[in-house]
Amino acid sequence: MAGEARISAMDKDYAGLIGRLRQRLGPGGILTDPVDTDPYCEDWRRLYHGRTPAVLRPASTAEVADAVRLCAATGAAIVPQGGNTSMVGGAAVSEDGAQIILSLSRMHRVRGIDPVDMTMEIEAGVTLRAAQLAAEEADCLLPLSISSEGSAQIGGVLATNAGGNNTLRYGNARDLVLGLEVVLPDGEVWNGLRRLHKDNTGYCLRQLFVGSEGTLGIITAAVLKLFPRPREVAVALCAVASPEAALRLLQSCQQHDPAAIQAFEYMSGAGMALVERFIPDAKPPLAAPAAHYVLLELATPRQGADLRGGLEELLGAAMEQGTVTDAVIAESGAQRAAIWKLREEHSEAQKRAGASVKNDIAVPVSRVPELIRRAAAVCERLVPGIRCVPFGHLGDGNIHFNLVQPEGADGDAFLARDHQLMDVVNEVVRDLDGSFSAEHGIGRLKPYMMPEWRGGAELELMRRIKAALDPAGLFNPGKLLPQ
Ligand code: 2HG
Ligand code: ZN
Repeated sequence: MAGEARISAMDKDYAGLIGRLRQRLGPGGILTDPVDTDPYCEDWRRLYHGRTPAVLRPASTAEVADAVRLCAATGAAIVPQGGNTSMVGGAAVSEDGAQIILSLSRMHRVRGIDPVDMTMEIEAGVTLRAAQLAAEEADCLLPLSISSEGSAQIGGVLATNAGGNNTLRYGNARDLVLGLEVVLPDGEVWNGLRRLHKDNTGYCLRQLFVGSEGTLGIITAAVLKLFPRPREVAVALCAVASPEAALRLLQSCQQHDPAAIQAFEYMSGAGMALVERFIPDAKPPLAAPAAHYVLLELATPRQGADLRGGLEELLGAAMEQGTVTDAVIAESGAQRAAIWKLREEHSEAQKRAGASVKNDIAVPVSRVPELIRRAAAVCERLVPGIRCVPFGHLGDGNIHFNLVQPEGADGDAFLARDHQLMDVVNEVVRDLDGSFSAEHGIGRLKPYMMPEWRGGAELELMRRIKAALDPAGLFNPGKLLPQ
């Protein structure tokens, strides 16, 4: 049955198109056997199971441009794909087998690093981790850091304007982009690979593509800003009695040494318990389980700053005031990594615990405790036994208000209520002047929310931009904008 459906999508035009694409990209540049293409058709969360007649794997910008031109001539839609780590189905193909995947993973060159300009020119298929390491080798810091950085690729990270752990200090992906190279829906290449900090020459086109989720163009390369590499880093895991106490700790850090705060992450006791249960060798190095945790990282490029001494003092005072109930400061790189692992494995632990509904929420930092309390109350009322596992980037107000199915319940039945659950959380978010999409994007999961949140002139303007750049609607259809 599946085989028949596959063949029906491969109509005459597609067969001809695939022949032309194979000729242009070479045998290593195109996959058509379902054994090879299936892994590209399932998203990380396993929410979407699409089909595709081909996965294109161009190795250069010219090959991307030619592949796009060939697809456009046949009216074939393209879904650009990087590490396929989207939490909202941003790189998912449709089930009808009519969309072609274009993977950037063979474009994985670091084209150059300039330690004087503090910039890096890099291709879209480089993983974020590889990019960070390349910067480090040049004694620089690429400060973007997200849990999926081992697989997520630069193109996807920029196309979704990823945020992550260091936003409070360095901003989101868009704040780190000086230049872009983009293949447009008609196959034309826009080379905007500039590395200027000041350049007021008309509309800022690069920012149009950052966060456009592959609906306006395919990012093939970028120039990113680099920063001085930290010489001292101090990481602490703290137990706190409440989200309000976590917020008070953030304020103390800001008064103590605002320039040194690199990350300020919140985790709930419930989320930490799932990490302990499902992730091997993951246990908080504190005397007892806590109801709430903060992971705090300070960093500075200054030598001899004694961050650790300052942090000990700060945490000592916070414990005296009762803001922090227990804390540990990492003694080594290995201990730092072990503490970060507790935070970074939250998504994986939740996946192993069963079906989950994710809410990627931003609110003003001051309102995070209220968000956590009110959203939990409405969800618990709707689904008794639901497991609320809020965690995330408290320092910038972005909380992943994730919901795991009740223990032992039917996962599909739980997922069938995803809109209902997201909608009640979003009512609270709206009341707190927040956003339903902080850093994961809209993807395929959330376009239905757009008219309510960005209705009127704003959505209309977005539609006009899409129509101007991609009149045939061939780039990442069904994502970001409601149909
Ligand atoms: C993180 O902060 C990611 O770890 C994933 O944004 C969050 O699983 C999630 O919802
Ligand atoms: Zn996050």
